[in-house]
Amino acid sequence: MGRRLFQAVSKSVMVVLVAGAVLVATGCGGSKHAAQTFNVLVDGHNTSANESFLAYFPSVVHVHAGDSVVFDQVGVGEPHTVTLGTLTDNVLSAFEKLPPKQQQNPPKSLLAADAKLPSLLPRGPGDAIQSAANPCYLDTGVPGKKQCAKNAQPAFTGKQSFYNSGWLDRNQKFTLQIAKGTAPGTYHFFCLLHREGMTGKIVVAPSKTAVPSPSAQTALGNRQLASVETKLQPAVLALRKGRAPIPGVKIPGAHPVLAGSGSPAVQEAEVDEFGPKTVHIPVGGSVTWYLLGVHTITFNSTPSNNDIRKVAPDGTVHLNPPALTPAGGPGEGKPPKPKGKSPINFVVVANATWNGKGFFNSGAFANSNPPSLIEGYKLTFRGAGTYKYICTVHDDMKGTIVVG
Ligand SMILES: [Cu+2]
Repeated sequence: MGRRLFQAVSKSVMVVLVAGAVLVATGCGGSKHAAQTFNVLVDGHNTSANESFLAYFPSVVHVHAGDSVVFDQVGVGEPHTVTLGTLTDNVLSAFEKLPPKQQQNPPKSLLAADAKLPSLLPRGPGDAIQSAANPCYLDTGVPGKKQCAKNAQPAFTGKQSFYNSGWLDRNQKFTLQIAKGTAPGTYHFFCLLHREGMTGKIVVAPSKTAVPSPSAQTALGNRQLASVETKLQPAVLALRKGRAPIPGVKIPGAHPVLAGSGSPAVQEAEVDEFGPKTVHIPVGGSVTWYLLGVHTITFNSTPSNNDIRKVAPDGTVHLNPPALTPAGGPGEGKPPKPKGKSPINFVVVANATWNGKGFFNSGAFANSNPPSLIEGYKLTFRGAGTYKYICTVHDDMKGTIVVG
């Protein structure tokens, strides 16, 4: 029934209509509240810095059975899912009970529970794991690696074993209808890429217990996001001057550029910018990018190769090999082992020369050893010109090399 109709009827009739609506909305549980919609940000968006947040805001959302939660992926391209179900609950309820030290080195039982949930992306080459990259709703059992049967999205009951949004595109929303019969309790969700590093909870309150309003919970999420942004800001300012986020650490080489940055004090977010954004070099000169986070350095991209996420004609979501694969030069290769006890080693792992023509891609650097080892990608420019480049993982991560 539309709001306009409510406004048109007399006050006494309206009371009756509203009471009727509440009964319809909450079933026969004797509940006093109408269904509400709550919003959770997946990742975050800082309007003054290009950043990714491996977090949900708010991290805990309080609801009643019958309510809806809209997950809104607002990040700049870091891949994420929203994945719930009893398999997720098993992992995360055990994980959160561990002391922080053991969370770094979890027991086998937890690793086994985690392994029942597919990863979004493969550890090496290959496509996105299809059961993770596409929506999947299983009442029971463990998902395989292949895409699940295409079922219409059911309401979330808390009892399904696997309830997965799939790889959410930027600005994509995933709406969770919480079934009216859902038992009060805590339901965990996490990202199938960032795993225990990106988690949240839906707390379904008993119908007699009030929950904060949707706007109050949204405001809490915004405050949580702003607090992380503030902690990351020194790293942003350093990066824009071409400086490492740790004071006193000097980046080697004649024309170093940081590809991404972060803060030792912030586990749940990273800066996705190139710094300095514009670099001037002579013809025959070189730039060395040091990569913090997973990034590419990609020149002359087109829509077919500028994004690592690709939707096939049948609607399934995949990795996009041209965006990830080295072109025109070598890629990351096997990362070297950190040497010695120096807290940070900057190591050039790939060298290439480019004439400035055609598509050129470093490929994705996964940089599995930071913070002790920061991989470098060195590119020598043979021709004069102004060359704009991007990262195919993160939208709006752009830079310019002026040669000559
Ligand atoms: Cu990037």
